[in-house]
Amino acid sequence: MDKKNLTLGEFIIENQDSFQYTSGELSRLLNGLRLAAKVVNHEVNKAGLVDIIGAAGDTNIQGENQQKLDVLANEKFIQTLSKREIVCGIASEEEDDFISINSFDKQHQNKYIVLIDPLDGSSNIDVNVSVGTIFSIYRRITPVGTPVTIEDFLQPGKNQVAAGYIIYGTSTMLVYTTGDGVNGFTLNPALGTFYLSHPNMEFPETGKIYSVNEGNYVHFPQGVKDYIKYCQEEEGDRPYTSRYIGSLVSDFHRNMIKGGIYMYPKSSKASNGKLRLLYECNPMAFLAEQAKGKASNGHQAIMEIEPTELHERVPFFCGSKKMVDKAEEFMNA
Ligand code: P6P
Repeated sequence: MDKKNLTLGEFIIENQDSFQYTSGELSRLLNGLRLAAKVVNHEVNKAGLVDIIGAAGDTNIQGENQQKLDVLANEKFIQTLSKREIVCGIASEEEDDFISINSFDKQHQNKYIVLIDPLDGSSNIDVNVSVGTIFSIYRRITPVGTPVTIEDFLQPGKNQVAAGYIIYGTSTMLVYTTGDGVNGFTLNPALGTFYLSHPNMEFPETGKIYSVNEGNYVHFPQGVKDYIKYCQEEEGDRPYTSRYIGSLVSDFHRNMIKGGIYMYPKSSKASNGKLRLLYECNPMAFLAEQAKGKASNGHQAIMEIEPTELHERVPFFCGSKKMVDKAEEFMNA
């Protein structure tokens, strides 16, 4: 089939044979995410027009103000995945605990769990900057037919069977992997259809962009400060360009296309950094490695970390392999 006009639905069907597990459920799961993405995209795009932006007044487990779109996106993804009887459990940045999904006629027969950041970068919503949804998919490890337990969610990132993000930017894209490379699909809003626009996405081996919140510079470990100064030195292909949108999905997406490194280090203000291991760092690390990039906490591959808590945070360095290698050199000097 002509790759140029392949829709996401056709791509999922065409590639389900390369998926090592029962592909029917995963295909239905990806189709569920596709539907929710279109609904959230519609709400994000009209956010400026209706009174849906601004804090919902509530705060999530992170102690962050929940923007109304956070709440809506969370509800839409949970609703879609629950109603379609595809998953047996869901964990979300916006939910204190995981949700066990019991399809009554199936009695917990579904095999997959999903961890999701329904609207990452939500503080950018009311200033009209791109935001994104991040998802991570595992097979359950506790017996089918029983309610899921925390063990199903505390799996290392290397166990992921699929991961991806939706970026609500100048155009809306869904980018995902099932362990056989990374492919990007762009939404044609007139038709409500995602089309394959970026087949086999790969990080350039190196790049000239570094993404970090330099406002935290004085709080960073010395190795991070030294790497940032290295990026700014006049030598060879440096100084690099500093680009930081404040939205992980947007910075990651740009760096994957152009080459670059994203960093959210630990600091004297945040001993484990800010980003969450299970539904931000692991899915982005899976994508990065599948796109021939790299993702670490500065010392260890992100996907090798054994999680201990649902909302745990880790330092995060991700992007072009040679740039992450160089950053690790400075941090382990
Ligand atoms: P800071 C958004 O809240 C987020 O989780 C990422 O998307 C983003 O890269 C980072 O936090 C921004 O955090 O502390 O630099 O504003």
